Amino acid sequence: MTPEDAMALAIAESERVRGATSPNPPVGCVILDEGGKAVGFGATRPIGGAHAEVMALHEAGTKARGGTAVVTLEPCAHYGRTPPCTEALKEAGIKHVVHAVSDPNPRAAGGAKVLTDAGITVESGVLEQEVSRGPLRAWLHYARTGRPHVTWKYAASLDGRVAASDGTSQWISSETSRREVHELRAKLDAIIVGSGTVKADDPALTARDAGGMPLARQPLPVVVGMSDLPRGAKLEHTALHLRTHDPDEVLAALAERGVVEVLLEGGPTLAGAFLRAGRVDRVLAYIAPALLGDGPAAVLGAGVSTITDAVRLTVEDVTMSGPDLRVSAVPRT
Ligand code: AOF
Ligand code: ZN
Repeated sequence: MTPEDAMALAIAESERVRGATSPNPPVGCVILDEGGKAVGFGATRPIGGAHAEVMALHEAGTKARGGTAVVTLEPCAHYGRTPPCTEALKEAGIKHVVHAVSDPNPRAAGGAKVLTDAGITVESGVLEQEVSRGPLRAWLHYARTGRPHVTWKYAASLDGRVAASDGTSQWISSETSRREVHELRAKLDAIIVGSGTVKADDPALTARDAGGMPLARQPLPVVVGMSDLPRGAKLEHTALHLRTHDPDEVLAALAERGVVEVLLEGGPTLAGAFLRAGRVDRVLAYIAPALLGDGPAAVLGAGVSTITDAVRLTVEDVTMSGPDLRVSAVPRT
């Protein structure tokens, strides 16, 4: 198997633990034996548990000797909550290491050099874009900035409205799109809404599993805003209620709780505050083939008063989600 094929499998391993490892990164690892056959698979365990390399080496056993470790992140070289992966790789007799991205965490970095010094060949940058835009995107952002990564998600009509003029909004997007959002929620640490959304929609903000099985882990629901939550609201006892509208204060409070990746789910005023503060790292729009005319826009008060103020984005991906358009875009830097 080529290193690229093995890295694709390592990415798939990491996807299985996305949302379950924070504040650690969801890393995937595949061990190839001397002949290039995959003999061990692993992914990061929940915080304090084993790293991906250790999990994969455990499965490979003695077959790892003389083999290759293919990892989405540079193996760590530090004694943190667990011993260094570089030591485990050396002890197992691994001869080659292939990784996608270098570790930006100064405490853990330096693994590539430690391995090279031990006579192990190291290749980096294999499927780097797939990993840094995929499973490790949020954590890389968090490691570099200290702030959780924010995806602003909304559903709107083709004319950019999120409700009709009387305020009714259920359901603009299709059932396929709504199911997709539930799957996405399960991979994130927290979901933020404004207290106005709680009043209007009484959301539960849970991730429902497509197969009907209860999920082991639910994202933390976060309500932002001064006003009290209505009595009997689904989120009354489950949500973290932050009485500030300042995005940086919200994100600092969440980072303190080990939150790495958040989904901002609305409404328009809260989205405006995050956009104005430059704290939207990705926009995920579900655009339904409908026109709502006089309803409210997806965002209010984004600080754009003239065309040169526009928040310019780069589209990363456009797909269909049932009858809807799904657009993923990131602010231009
Ligand atoms: C790896 N493989 O699977 C992960 C790594 O506190 P610790 O000991 O768990 O170390 C956490 C740091 O290790 C984390 O910030 C990141 O730099 C790296 N994570 N490294 O070799 C893994 N999850
Ligand atoms: Zn490690």
